[in-house]
Parts: sequence; C-alpha cells; structure tokens
Amino acid sequence: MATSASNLAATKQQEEQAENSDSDGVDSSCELVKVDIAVVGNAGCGRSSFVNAILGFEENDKNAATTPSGKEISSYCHPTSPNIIFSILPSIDKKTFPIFNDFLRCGYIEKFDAFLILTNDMFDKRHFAFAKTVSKSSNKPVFFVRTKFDNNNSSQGVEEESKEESALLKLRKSFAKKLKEFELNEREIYFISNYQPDKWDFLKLTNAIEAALPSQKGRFSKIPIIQKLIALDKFHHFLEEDKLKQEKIANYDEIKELFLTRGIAGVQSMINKKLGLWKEVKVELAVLGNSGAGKSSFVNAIRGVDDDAENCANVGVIETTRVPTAFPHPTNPNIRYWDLPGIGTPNYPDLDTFCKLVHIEMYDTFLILSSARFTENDKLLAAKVKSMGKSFFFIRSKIDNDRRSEKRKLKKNFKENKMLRQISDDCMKSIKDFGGGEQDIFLISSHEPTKWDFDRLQKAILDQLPSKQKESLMFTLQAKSKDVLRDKIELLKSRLWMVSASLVSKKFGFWPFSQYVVGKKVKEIIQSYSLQLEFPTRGSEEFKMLSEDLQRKVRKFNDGPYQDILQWLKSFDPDNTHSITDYKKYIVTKKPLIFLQHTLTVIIDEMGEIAFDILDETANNAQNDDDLD
Ligand SMILES: Nc1nc2c(ncn2[C@@H]2O[C@H](COP(=O)(O)OP(=O)(O)OP(=O)(O)O)[C@@H](O)[C@H]2O)c(=O)[nH]1
Ligand SMILES: [Mg+2]
Repeated sequence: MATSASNLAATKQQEEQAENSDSDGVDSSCELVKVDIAVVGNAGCGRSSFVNAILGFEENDKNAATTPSGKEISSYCHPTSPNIIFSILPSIDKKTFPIFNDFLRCGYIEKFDAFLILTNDMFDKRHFAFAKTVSKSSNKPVFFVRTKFDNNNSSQGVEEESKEESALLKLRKSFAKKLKEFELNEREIYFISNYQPDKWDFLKLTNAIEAALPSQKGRFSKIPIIQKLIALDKFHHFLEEDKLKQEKIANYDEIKELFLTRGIAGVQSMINKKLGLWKEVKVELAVLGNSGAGKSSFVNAIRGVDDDAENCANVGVIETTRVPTAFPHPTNPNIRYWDLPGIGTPNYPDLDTFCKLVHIEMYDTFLILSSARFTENDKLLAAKVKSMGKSFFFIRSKIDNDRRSEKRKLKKNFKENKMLRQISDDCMKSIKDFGGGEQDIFLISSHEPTKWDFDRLQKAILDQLPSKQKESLMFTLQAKSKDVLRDKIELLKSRLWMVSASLVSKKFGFWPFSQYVVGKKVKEIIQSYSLQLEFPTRGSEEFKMLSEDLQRKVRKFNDGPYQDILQWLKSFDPDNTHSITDYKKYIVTKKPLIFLQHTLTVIIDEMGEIAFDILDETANNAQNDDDLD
C-alpha cells in the first residue's frame, strides 16, 4: 500500500497537537483511540471536497484536502480532533485499477476503520462489490454517500420541494434494488452537498459515522464544523424553521447568526430589544377646537382616565385650557395627547399666532373637535395641517347631549339613526371643501366612549400612523370595542414567536440546548394579556357586574396560572402533545418554542373570545339601562 507524504504529515500533525492538547482545546481524553476513515470513490466524485466540508477547510486553505494522484492516499484531520482521520483512497474506477481485485488487494479493508463510498451519480458494481467484500471480511461500517446533491436540487418553493421528494424516493428505491442484487443488508443512502453541509443528510451522516464507531462517542461533535451543524440543526428544531421562517421572521439571517454565535441568550437580547421598541416610539397627538368643545374631556376619555382623576385634564364649563398641556398616556408616557387652547381665544387670536405658539410642526396627527358645526378656524387649521402633509380628523363631540335632548323633544318618535344622519349631514356641509365623505366625520361622546364612532376614530388614528407608532399606540388603547380588540389580538399574535423565544430559559444556554421554559415569565405574559384584553380584576366593580359564567372564565386567566402553572398549561392540551413536565421553576419540553407558540396561540384565542363576550355582555347591560331610562 502506498502511503503519501501527506499521510505522514497528518500523523506528525496529530502528534504535535496531542502534545499541546491541554493548552489549545484539543480533546486529550481520546488521544489513544484513533480512527481512520477511508473515503472511497471514482475520480471527480467529490472526495476531497467532502473531507474539506467535514473538517471545515476552505478549498484554498493551506491545509485543504486534495485528491491524491495515482495510487497514493492522503489523510487529514482537524487540529481539535487529531484522532479522527479521513483518508482519501485512490480512485476505485477502471482508469486507476483496470482490474478491480487489485484495488481489493491493497489492504485498505484491514487498515481502515470505516468506509465512506462516495458517488455523484448512481452507485456502480465496484461500489457494491467493495461494500460486500468489507462486510464479508469484517464488521467495519460502510456508508453510501451520494454527493453534489445541490446540483439538481435548489429546494426552493413548494413545487421544487415536492420534486426533490419524489427524486429522493426514486433514488432510494433503485438503491434498495441494487443492494438486494448484491445481497447486501438494507442500509441507508445519504444525500449530501459538500458546499451546503447544512442541508440534506450531511449531519445525519456524521451522526451515523459517530454512532458506528463506539470509541468515538461524543468526539465527532468536537469538530467545529460538525458542532456548527448540530447547532444549526438545533436552531431549525428550535424554530421549526420552515413554518416560522417564511411567515414571521423578517430578520431570519440575523437571528440565525446570533443563535449560532451566542446561543439563545444572543437571540433573546435582540428579541427583548425588539419587543420593547414600541415603548420608545414617541407619538404626539394634538387635540384642538373651540373653548368648551370637549377637548379636555376627550383627552381623559381616550387615556381611560376619569375627569376627576389625579392626572386628568381639567374639565369645566368655563374656559380652562389656556396653554398647551401634554397628557402622557398612563401606561406609556411616550404617547402624549396635547390639550391645546382654541384659535380665537385671547392668547391665540388667529391661525398664524396659534401655529407659531403651539409649535404646530411637532405633532404627528390632529384631532379637531367641535360640539356644533365646524367653524372657519377649524377649517383653516385643517387646511394648514393638510398642507404640512399630516393627517387630521373632524370629531363632532357630545353626541350623548344631542341624543338626550332629541329624545326629550321627540319622545316616541325619536330615532337615533335619523338623528346621527342629520348631525353628520350638517357637519358635512360645514367641511364640504375638504371633499371627504361621511366616514371622515366621527360622532362621539367622551362620556360614553363605547358608543357611536369613538372606536372607529381610534382605529382611524391608528391606521394612518407609521407601523411602529401604530403598534405603540395600539398597546395603550382600551379594548372597549370589537375592532380595537380584534387588532390587539392580531398584534399580540404577530409578536408570539418573539415572546415565546424570550420565555425560554437561557440559563441552560446553547449547549446543551435549553429545553426549559421559565414558569414565572409565562405567568407574566398571561398577566400582560389580561391587561391588554381588559380583563377586569377580581373584586373590581366591573368584575362584579359580569355574569357568573364570565367571572369563572376570567378567573381562569387571572388566577389560574398562579396556582399550578404546569397543570394549568396542561389544561390547554389534555393529550399533553408536547410532553411537558416541570423541574423546579421550569416547564420542561423538547421543543420549547413550538410548545409555547402553540399553547400561547390557544390561550390568546380563548382569552380573545372571553374579551368579546365581556364586550357583548357590557353592551347588553348598557342597552338595558338605556331602555329603562
Ligand atoms: N354630555 C357631554 N358633555 C361633555 C362631553 N365632553 C365634554 N363635555 C362637557 O363639556 C364641558 C367642556 O368640556 P371640556 O372638556 O372642559 O372642554 P374643553 O374643550 O377642554 O374646553 P376649554 O378647556 O375651555 O377649551 C364640560 O362641562 C364637560 O363635562 C361629552 O362627550 N358629553
Ligand atoms: Mg380644556
């Protein structure tokens, strides 16, 4: 048998590395157990590329594997795993060995510990005959590897994927037939690409080689490229990649890189930043209109603050708003409603003075209120805002007053819809120059924000804001209407994969990969959902008003997770599909991200239904009260 110079070099390299093993991370525990794996194949089948791929060498590295010439053997190992050697044998084809028996007589079967038979096409007679000889004369493992699988498989799109599936099936069938012909036991065929080791069966092959060589248990995974492949595999496992990647993860590559370099902790720090981004976004909303139009009352209503609360905007029958005053949202101070004095008041006699003094350019959107027809000043202001390329809304306030007086006047002949149409038509006349339609006027009462267009207004404001501002404002809106509720549920769901990833424990880190979910954080998330979906707290007046059935349902989410989180989570999946158990303060499951995604989706759906029921019940109660009036 010819042994090449590079084989000797590899041995020398191993010896040197073994000597330095303590200082440079070489696995010293297995110095004595060497394995030499033969890479067999025809010329051009990808033997050296395979060795480079498995050892993580670039083709132009000085250490890179090259195919030996003639009947030489070249051997390679990775510096961190010097005891795992890959030796490229001379080509098994007719050109190198016109007589096949000459190949068999070279003593390879005795010398090497395992055999990888590579082909970039179909396996031929010699391949099978060689495998048969190995299995007859020893019980050394042989692996059939089909290389260059990337050449005909781009695996992009569903159609290509199904084509690939059927190609694989065909190849497997014909391979099984050949095995039978040569009376070889059933065995696997591994489809790989040396250029894309993260795809197809590359990792499966390395796992199989390691499993077949008991002396190397746990050693293959020390080779960096294999370590990376394992991490990547775990990453795919973690994300259930295909489903999540396309739909939800915009910055997939960034996340992958973070996962591979810094593990779950890296992904989480990025995710936490993203999840918290909405808190940093600023939104400035200007509320304008004549004195007494109901600006301060509106500012309080939209912030969910009572007119006599500590941080309320002062409301009064006499003029109260004299200087621009910002009212931050109670749960997010970056969202500010500005209560602005009306144009025409002593300090702001005309539009120009007003614009200058209130710094008109600093607001994102303008809410123009009037409790009667819109005035000339309202229109001048709207035109100015329009010229600045910003949005504005005409809001007709105090509809409850109109309803009350009309009802008193018309008694049984009172028809609310007719009244609303009249008010709307009347307002339309005053703003006809703006060319809008009925939908551009919002009829509201700040005293009854669950009625009329209050909700449609909130949604309209949201819809014209840029997406980050929209998200930010959405979280502060009260889910007192079905539209806002629906949007909130959608928003909560769109953040689900990030939320799920943030709940996985990073304590157990990247290696071994964490299967632990932090129970306390799950409770916090459920609590935040309760808040977002406006579940009344136990003991509150709102809670007492609910029917018994709804009280029980609300309690399930308000109290349930705090009793026994494991049992509580299991109640959403009686078959325990995700096989969850608990360990100390953790929920343990094999695929934490998938488990969380599924369970939290079920939870949000159930909570969403309850929130809708609460709205219905509250609306019914209010209607009954009205009917009694
Ligand atoms: N019925 C009813 N009254 C309202 C509504 N909004 C405001 N009011 C009443 O209208 C009066 C004036 O309301 P404010 O909110 O102080 O009006 P404003 O536009 O801030 O007034 P200035 O600060 O003076 O410019 C108060 O008595 C409020 O209680 C409403 O939607 N319905
Ligand atoms: Mg005011």
